[in-house]
Amino acid sequence: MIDQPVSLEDMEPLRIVVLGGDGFCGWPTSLYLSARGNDVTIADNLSRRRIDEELGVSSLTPIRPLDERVRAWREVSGLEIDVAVLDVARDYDALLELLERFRPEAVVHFAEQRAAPYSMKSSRHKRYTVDNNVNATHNLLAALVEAELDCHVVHLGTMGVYGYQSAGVPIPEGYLNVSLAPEADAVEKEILYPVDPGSVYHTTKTLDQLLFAFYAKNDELRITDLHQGIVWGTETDQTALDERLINRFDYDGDYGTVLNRFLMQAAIGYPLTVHGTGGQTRAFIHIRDTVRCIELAMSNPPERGDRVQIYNQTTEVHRVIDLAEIVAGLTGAEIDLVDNPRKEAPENELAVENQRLLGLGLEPTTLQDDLLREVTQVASKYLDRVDRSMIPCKSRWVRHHRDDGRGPDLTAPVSDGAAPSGA
Ligand code: NAD
Ligand code: USQ
Repeated sequence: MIDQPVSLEDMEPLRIVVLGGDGFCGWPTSLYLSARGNDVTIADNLSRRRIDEELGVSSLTPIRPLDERVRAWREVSGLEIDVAVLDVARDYDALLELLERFRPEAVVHFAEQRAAPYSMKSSRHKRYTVDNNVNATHNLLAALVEAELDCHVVHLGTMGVYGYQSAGVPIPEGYLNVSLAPEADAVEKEILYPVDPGSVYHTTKTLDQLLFAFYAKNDELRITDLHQGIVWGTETDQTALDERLINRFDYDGDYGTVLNRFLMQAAIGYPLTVHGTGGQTRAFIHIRDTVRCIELAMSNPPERGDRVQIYNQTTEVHRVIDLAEIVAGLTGAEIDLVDNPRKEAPENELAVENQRLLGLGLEPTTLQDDLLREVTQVASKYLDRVDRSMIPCKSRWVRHHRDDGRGPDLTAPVSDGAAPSGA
């Protein structure tokens, strides 16, 4: 349990493995942790790059191969980041060998398939997402026990495990006290806050939670689960140092998240694609705050034997239609209310407790601080790389989705089922 938050300045440098360190959150986190004096090793199987190939799309920003990225970091900063190309979900022996050799004091775990629409494309994509995400998490936990490492696991979970309905009471940070049989001899119990995931991807994150709870109880692993909202923005202080360090910016219908999509759409004059009425309310955080939250969590680990430490990693809550109106107001973009390909509540209220990371010293980057800069300096710069045909969201939650009363939409594109190699 945290008594006194540890200030970052008091921290000894750590040996840290970043699983999924080539991805949108993992790359800027690896650079930030390296810049802060830690000894960082990235482990990644590059599956995210292969999924781009499968989908026929590229990041809006031109990302360099991973070996070139770390070479550029060495040139710019004088700091080394080691790389291990391995599949955490399938190469258990290689993962164990890395952990035994490097003996990290912390592992940051980003190595999962993270797009809800991708996870709903076909039965093969569903199975790939479950196999990859659940095995990656379980392999890590089993390997830490086998290697007898007392290492802090910091995992990136999601607010979406809860289903976005706060029913008038803010979603707490992980746990709920309940009273069983209240009319007789009431039994007080602390439980994980009830889950209600809305995609196969989000469901894998609820399964992760159970694995964490078991290994914290049985093997006294020290685990922090960061339930993150939708990340927006691209740049951090480190990725902005050199174009070869640039972070990825997904804008396509599967991987692009809502606010970054609106920023890119505004920059190319494409009407903002609001699903349904846009009454969906979601939690958000800027990428710069993501990297800082991970350091804050890492600096304040649980003790052995503690329950899993859970933080809601989010700074603002907005309705999708309000975001579209803000972006339209800044840029003059039009708004298009398109048919919603997802099965989700058309409108919801959401309030989220987020005091724990703020209490450790997080100073949020707000939409007001950075939105216009993202449109003008990042989205606008790479417009010639946009493939407009990749913008619509084509992945449907329900196969025979009737949207106009004319029957099943059999034209909805479904990939040939080729999940990335390793699936
Ligand atoms: P990403 O897809 O850009 O990065 C994930 C990285 O993990 C990729 O580089 C991929 O190659 C790697 N990877 C996947 N499976 C692997 C495996 N089996 N072995 C080794 N490497 C593997 O995703 P991201 O946006 O950086 O998200 C990172 C984490 O943060 C995810 O777990 C996601 O659920 C969580 N998260 C992301 C957001 C967001 O808005 N991006 C919001 C909340 C939570
Ligand atoms: N939406 C639109 N228009 C678009 C794209 C999305 O209206 O062009 C809507 C969606 O229907 C949904 C909302 O915006 O209601 C959010 O969609 P999203 O794609 O931005 O986010 P989501 O699918 O929830 O997933 C993203 C990340 C995932 C992470 C999650 C955090 O991809 O890894 O776990 O955000 S959270 O939403 O808090 O669960």
